[in-house]
Amino acid sequence: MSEKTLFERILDKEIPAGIVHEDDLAFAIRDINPQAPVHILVIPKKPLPRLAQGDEGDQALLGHLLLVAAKLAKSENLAEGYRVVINNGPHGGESVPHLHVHLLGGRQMTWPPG
Ligand code: DGP
Repeated sequence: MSEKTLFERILDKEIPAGIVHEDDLAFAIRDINPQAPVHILVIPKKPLPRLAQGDEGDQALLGHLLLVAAKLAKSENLAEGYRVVINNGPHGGESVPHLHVHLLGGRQMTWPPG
């Protein structure tokens, strides 16, 4: 059996994290190194390594992650706007190989991102 990912270990409570949402398909935690006043990671329970590994069978799951991000943005009172980011692979800045959607808000974002 392959080793658990960091986020599977968090889901299994082996590593503490502020879980702010959980449902059948996904959960969400506050990022340990927040880049904005609100920085939440929305994570599928299925350990899909990254967006590039998603396929047609993941369509509902991928849509679900975005809808959870939008719901959390509402509950976090990000009415002025927010940013949703997926880092994919080395050039994307990915550091944890278990897909996650970053929800960032509570400050003015700039473009282009770094
Ligand atoms: P990425 O670079 O897109 O793979 O983002 C990984 C994020 O995961 C990064 O922003 C920091 C966060 N992170 C890493 N380790 C932990 C942890 O143990 N707990 C929490 N809550 N977040 C973590």
